[in-house]
Amino acid sequence: MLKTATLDQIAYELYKAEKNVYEVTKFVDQYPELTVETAYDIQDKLIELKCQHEQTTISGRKLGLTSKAKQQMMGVHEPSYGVLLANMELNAQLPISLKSLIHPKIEPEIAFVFKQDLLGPVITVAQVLEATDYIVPAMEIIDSRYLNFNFTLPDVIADNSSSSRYIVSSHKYAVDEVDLVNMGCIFKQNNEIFATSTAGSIMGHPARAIAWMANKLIARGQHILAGDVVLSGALTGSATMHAGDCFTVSFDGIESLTVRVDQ
Ligand code: 0L1
Ligand code: MG
Repeated sequence: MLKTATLDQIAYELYKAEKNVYEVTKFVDQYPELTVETAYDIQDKLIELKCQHEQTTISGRKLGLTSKAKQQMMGVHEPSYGVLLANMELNAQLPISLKSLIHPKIEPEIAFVFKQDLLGPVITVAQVLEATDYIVPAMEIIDSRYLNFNFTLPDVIADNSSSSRYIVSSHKYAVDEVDLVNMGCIFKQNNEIFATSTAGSIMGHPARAIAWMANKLIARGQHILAGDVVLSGALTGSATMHAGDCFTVSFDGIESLTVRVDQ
């Protein structure tokens, strides 16, 4: 078992890598005994460090690695989750600066905003939908702190599931206004189709991914709170971001969301 001091050290290394914009090598190479549970302990420590040093607060949660394709690509067998902080949210109207990011990628998401706490022990899809205030089109900027996005499941969990920034649309929809299984999604980079998908690509239903996370959180004494924003997982692969790029996500029958990268 890894010592508490080692977990603190890993959290601090990840914190410094993000703050000073450099890559680190994955920690499993150095600590093969790093487990998924221990990695969530490191993630908690990293979030504490960020809240303390950046004077920010938790604004919600995120799911990662929710599609079978991405799990196979990364050689993992389950999703991961992470924490969203208030200072990660960007305004869709303003160009995105890449200055403080290492090797950012962007992906389309559906964000759920909660009106009730979601407390287990066995959360169902129906309970997630009941507790949801509204959903909004969203995008997530992921930015692994690991060299070349090369990591194992415990590594990526410790690194807060590669979270970096997020953008949510100002257009809100009730869960019964949209088909959260069949709703199509087109993700464009500079007006060219980068990928297409459906809402159901997220574990059959994005609320299933959130139910999975809610049940994991309760086992760690945590839960989704009323007011939380939850990114339910990428609908497609992520696109590498370059200066001057423009990204749009369009969902069937609802408003699209466009973001621009600074020159
Ligand atoms: O939000 C995500 O799906 C990212 C999770 C971590 C995997 C990655 O960095 O590609
Ligand atoms: Mg994501």
